Amino acid sequence: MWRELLPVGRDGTTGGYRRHAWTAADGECRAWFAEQAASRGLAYEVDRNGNQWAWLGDPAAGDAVVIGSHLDSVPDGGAYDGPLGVVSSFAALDALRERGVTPGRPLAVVNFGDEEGARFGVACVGSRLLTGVLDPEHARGLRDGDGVLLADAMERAGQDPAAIGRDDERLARIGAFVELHVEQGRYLADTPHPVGVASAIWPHGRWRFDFRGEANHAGTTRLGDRDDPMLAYAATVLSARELARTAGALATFGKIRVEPNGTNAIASLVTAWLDSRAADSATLDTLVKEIAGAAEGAEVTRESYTPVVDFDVPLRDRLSRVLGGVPVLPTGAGHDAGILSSAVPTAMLFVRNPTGVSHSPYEYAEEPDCLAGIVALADVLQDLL
Ligand code: HGY
Ligand code: MN
Ligand code: MN
Repeated sequence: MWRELLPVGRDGTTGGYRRHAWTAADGECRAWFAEQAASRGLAYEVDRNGNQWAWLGDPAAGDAVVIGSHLDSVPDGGAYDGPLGVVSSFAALDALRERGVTPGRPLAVVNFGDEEGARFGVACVGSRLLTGVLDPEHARGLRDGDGVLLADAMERAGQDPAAIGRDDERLARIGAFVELHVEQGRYLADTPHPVGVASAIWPHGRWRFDFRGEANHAGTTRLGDRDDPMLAYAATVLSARELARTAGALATFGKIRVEPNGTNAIASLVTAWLDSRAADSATLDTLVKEIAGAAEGAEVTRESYTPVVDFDVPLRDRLSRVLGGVPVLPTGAGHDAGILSSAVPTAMLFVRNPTGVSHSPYEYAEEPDCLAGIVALADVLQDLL
């Protein structure tokens, strides 16, 4: 499974993945998922919000155990963030069958659509629409960097954009969701444990900052005559870093768009996106207010926000007990499991990442740790089912 996915959407120069929602590369990943379902005799379906499901047992029976993750990536992402969870889910299902386990509840593997929000700016679109935390009208109106509407991109990929939105019928089928994911940090690397259980997800969000100025000639406009928005942007990046450090939180400007984007022209508009995260929402809200205050004259728009997630404690304790007392750790990364936790009991398993690097072509996990993750997921499933 891993070998089949490796070339899909991989950039020949950087070695990173560009599996953005509703692109050809994403379509290839989705076709792979459908094939995996078919080859195992699982009932395959795509829900109204573009999430893919592969069912063992009768979905209508309810109280299903759902496992899975996502297959899309950030720009130049790694091979593991997302796909490790989907591949491990199919592999854990195979392991259960090899063990001769007869599930007493339905089991589904899911691939949530557009988890990274790399193309349309909002993360976890598939799970947010499913749970109703993203307004369908707002989602349809999201545009990518080329101005393409999310609604049109979905339609071109064979998905009806008019049908998106909260899906109570589907949610009612789910008894528990467990997402396995590569760890995106170095907590487990300093322990003898290849697998850990998630305790919480930090609150986090994305804010757009528009710094406006006046375009002019780079060679003839005296410094004193310029209205250069790049200066306020640069000062804001430095302030954000210092304010985040003081708050014990995180603030990142990782994406920027400049108009007219000419080397010999003073910019007329700098649009920059802030990703900020903190252990609690009060710290995060204060930090973002301070950064916005430091961004002289900028117009600040919140594009998405995910409140703190405390994973279901009984489920988390059950997983940890089944796995023999593995580490329980929080994360600053967002996940579909975090979105689903507002509607159903959810839990996460993390697989050790020796360098902690993620959202980069250098992201990886050792094969024995990946295999330990599959065994852990199979053990958890056997217990839950
Ligand atoms: O950006 C995130 O936190 C995640 O990896 N989607
Ligand atoms: Mn990610
Ligand atoms: Mn992920």
